Amino acid sequence: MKKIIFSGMQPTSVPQIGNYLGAIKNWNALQSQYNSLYCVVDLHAITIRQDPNELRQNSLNLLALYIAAGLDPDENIIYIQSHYNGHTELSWILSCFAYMGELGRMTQYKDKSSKHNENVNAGLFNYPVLMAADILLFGAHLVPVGDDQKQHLELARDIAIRFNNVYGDIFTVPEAYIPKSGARIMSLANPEKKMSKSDEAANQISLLDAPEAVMKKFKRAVTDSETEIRYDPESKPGISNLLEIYATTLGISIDKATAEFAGSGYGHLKTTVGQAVVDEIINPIQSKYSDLTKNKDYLHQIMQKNAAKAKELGDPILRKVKEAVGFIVGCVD
Ligand code: AQP
Repeated sequence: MKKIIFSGMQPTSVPQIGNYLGAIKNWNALQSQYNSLYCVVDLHAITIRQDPNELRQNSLNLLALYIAAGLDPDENIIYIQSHYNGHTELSWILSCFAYMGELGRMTQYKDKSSKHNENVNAGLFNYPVLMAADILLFGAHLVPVGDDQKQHLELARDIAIRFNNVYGDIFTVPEAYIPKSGARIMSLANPEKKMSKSDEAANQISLLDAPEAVMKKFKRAVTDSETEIRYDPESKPGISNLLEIYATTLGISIDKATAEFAGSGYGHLKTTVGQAVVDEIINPIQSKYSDLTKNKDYLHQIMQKNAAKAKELGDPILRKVKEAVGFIVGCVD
């Protein structure tokens, strides 16, 4: 039996290269060794107010983008989170095993509630519980994520262990898979800040940006007043970010990437990194993406088939959880 992977992405906008390098690239690399579920997490997305039509469109587009980026929809369970109600059911149960104090300490909750202080809703606070439910529902062994999700994953492990200590071995305790490079791609305009898909267009490289726009953004990337190309995220965040993007895009070490640019100027570094991103990420994804989005029937078939597969895998675990906590199961379903 292959081990299980669960991971997901919010359809809050079009993914950026950080989402790709920190998550999707690793999903691609791991897909043949694991039984994998890759989810479009629309339930998570509504913790920030979304336009309903845009959310629907972004969810379908993200599904198409997963496939365009290399995930095989026949080998992996690629589906929409709200299509399987096991996520919300388990989330409620797990919220009774999560503490206010630990949820209040989550960095993403603090960041997002200060960024959206007009709408600090309970969903934003409970976000990590839903994420724990996503993972534990399928007995996932491995969760490939970028660095910003590490804290949430640790909480999912704590909840699983806490639940198991009371009711026996119900949940698999998941491990995080955080890549050695590319786990935290920074904004090109402000390399002290993480690149985010819901940030301003100028601060991120969207996977659907035109190649010319990508090159322009790289040429404008903020660097520093020195001339030496050296990897040192503390004192040279802009240059280090460009080296990290280059190394992760080509699958080479940071040392090798740095050596390639020995004696070069910042201009050459920016255009070479931009070109690598266009050749290795932007062009291959975009060449498949536009055909996929035109084929709505195909995408609908995938949504249907894969939501059923997710249910098949999740329902037995959900049933065990319900029995464990003392619900009457089996007489009405
Ligand atoms: N800058 C990043 N570098 C590396 N990995 C990243 N991830 C996100 N940003 C970077 C990883 O992408 C996966 C999906 O992220 P998400 O959609 O669940 O939400 P997020 O982490 O909040 O990503 P964004 O781009 O910042 O989205 P918004 O703007 O909607 O909040 C995760 O594995 C994440 O670690």
